[in-house]
Amino acid sequence: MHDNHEERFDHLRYAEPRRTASRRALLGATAAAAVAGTGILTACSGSDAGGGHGGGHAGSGGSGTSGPKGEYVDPAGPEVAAAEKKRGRGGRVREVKLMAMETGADLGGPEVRTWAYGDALPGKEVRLTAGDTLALTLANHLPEPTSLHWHGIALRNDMDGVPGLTQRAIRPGADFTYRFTVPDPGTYWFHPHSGTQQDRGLYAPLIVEDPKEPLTYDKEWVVVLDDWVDGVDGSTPDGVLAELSRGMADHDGGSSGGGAGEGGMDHGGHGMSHAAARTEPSPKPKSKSKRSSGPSRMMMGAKSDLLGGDAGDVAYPHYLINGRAPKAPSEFRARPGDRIRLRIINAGGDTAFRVALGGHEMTVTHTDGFPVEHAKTDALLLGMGERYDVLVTAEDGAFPLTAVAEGKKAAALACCARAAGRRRPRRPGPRS
Ligand SMILES: [Cu+2]
Repeated sequence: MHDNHEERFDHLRYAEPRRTASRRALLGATAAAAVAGTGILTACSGSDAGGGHGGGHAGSGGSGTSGPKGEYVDPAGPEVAAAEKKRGRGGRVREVKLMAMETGADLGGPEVRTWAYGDALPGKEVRLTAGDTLALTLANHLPEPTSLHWHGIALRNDMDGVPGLTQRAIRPGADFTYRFTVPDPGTYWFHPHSGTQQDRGLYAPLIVEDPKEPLTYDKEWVVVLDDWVDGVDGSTPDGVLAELSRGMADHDGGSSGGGAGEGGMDHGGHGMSHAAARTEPSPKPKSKSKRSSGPSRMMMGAKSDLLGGDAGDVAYPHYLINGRAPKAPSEFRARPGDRIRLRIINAGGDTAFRVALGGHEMTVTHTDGFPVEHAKTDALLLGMGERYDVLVTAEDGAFPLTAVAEGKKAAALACCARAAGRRRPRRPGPRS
């Protein structure tokens, strides 16, 4: 639910067909690609995005397609190769290996078992430059199928990571290489697109640097916000979704006294994760952790005028900045006078955050990856999935970076402390 993912449909635009391929035909093509699996990817990587690949897979998996061969855009076809080439601008290939796995996480006090990328929370950021090609191999060590969705990135459709739509899910024990060229600089992130996996620890920043960066700054802080329930007192995101679903069913079918005015719960088809509502149903619970149930996490009547009313449905026990709860917050350091670029990402599943750096004015430079007319503000509201880039000039001292869980009477916190030294140390020499 954390965003609408309108960009997915933008993705289809670049693949506008020679004729008017229907969306269905396109899906058929991507399904065919998924059937062919890594074969296509190998072909793509082996011959500069597959331009010379004439493979016969195009029609081979198309049980759902009725159009004759050549009516749709093939992931290994010339249109995609041309789009990728245009995006590439001679960039490098960045190879990354990533493992989705069960792991322990210290949230700064609470210790939980969860699913994450490697043993880091958030996952280690992936950083490249616009025009580069990312070649990221995800090994799935989870007990259920997964995939990677690249939030906000304009990319070839067959790499968009939506199981059942743009690829087959990556089975437990299998791996998959995502290979695509990134055209636009900015602050992005990635997460799975299956069930409620995104509401566990499976998220990480994706930073695309601008080869002609117009901003000047001394430091960069990547700030990832999250609402956390996984592994706390037996709770799992699946358990919470089940509770919400029961709650909604009760609400729908219950006594008339329960009416719409009771607050909080909306019926708009949004679940714990946009992934659950958007794509295939959550895989059937298998592992023990998915059956476990904790205390009630349902939040009724969370309100925020700023959000236009409903502030969410889940009372998360913890709110995190860079994987840490306020008891033992993560710490950023700056010298007085440092100009700092903050890249703020809301990776939460059901929480909008209102963010401020105590005693500092922020200058907004980008929203959702893209540059905007600069604007000064004391606080920023980020919906689920949103990103803001801001510039601040560090004052002397220690300051809280707070992210209020909007309408939920809780907050996440990080600390900004003074780094040793000054921004422009005077050269040793005679006093003046
Ligand atoms: Cu997303």
